Amino acid sequence: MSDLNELERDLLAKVEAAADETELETVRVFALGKKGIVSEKLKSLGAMSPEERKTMGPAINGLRDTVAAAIGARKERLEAAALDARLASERVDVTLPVRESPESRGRVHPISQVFDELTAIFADMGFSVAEGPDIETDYYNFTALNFPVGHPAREMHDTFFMRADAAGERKVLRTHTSPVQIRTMESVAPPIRVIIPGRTYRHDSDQTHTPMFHQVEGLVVEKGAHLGHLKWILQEFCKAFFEIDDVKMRFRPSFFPFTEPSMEVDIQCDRSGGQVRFGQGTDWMEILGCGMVHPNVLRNCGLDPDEYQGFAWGMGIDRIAMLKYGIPDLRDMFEADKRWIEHYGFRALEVPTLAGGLSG
Ligand code: 2U9
Repeated sequence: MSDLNELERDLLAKVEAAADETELETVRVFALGKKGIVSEKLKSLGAMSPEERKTMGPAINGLRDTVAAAIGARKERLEAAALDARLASERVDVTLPVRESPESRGRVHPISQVFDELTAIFADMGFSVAEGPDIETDYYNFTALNFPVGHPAREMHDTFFMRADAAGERKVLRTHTSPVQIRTMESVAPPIRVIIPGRTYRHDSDQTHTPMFHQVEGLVVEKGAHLGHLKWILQEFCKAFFEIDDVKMRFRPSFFPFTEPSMEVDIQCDRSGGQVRFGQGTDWMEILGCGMVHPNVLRNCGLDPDEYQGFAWGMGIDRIAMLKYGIPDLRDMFEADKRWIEHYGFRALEVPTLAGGLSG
């Protein structure tokens, strides 16, 4: 009997000494497992005389119950301690400032912002957006647009030529987005109302020119389209884009091979105080070119100029972005300087709409 008392003290001490649930499980297997020390003692009851079993039976069963209860109690305390430790280690200080998410830290480039603004303004007037390849054939970039072969206007564009292919054809990096209008007129029947924002390329680099730049051009082709429609569209565009109530515009005669008549357009501005303000003042600033689509260009696209009329315009996106957002140097647009984009960029989730505001 004193053996059992000693065993009980020993086992209870082991239970108390178990530092975690794994150690406690080892003690449980040692004492109460199939071949555990207490289980072996229970098995030994079978070989005892009935007299002996009478006293040893309750004693060994009592030992088993005491040890099992001690293990249960120790398990509860270890679980509670483990939970306390986990809660302490996973504590969150809710008063700390929230770290900005990638989508709130990122910025939209002013060129992309202006792309979105142009799309919103012209979509409101019933225009859709058309796209085409950056690498073009000589036909789409020049010939279809009424640039005669060998004409000096082709040189004026400072074209980047690709190496001649197997058939001897030299493709070009498009010098304007106008080839997309040709492709549109070839594939869509009038009435046509499209704008084409996109990348364009010319061999030119100084303070006001980069070899890659962005243009937006517009094209309307339908029966009876005339200069009055063109002037109204451009006026509405300028008011919406520069966010002004009214603007005076000046149309000066010009020359482009693809339009006849052709015009350059100035808008009223005020340059006093070293700043440019649109919609007021007595100064002028040139912002775009336009004209009626040349009859030869309509014919090249299979349209009869006696039946259909068209007008078109084009402007530099980089330039209108600089004017609207006060960006001083064109080349900074393409330097990928993080500080520049943090200053001039736009928040990603503030999408321009006419109803909600274009520039936030
Ligand atoms: C077709 C017919 C006519 C597009 C036009 C201009 C005038 C123009 C320049 C402005 C500044 C380009 O970025 S810039 O250097 N563009 O002045 N663009 S009319 O006329 C077209 C286009 C396609 C089939």
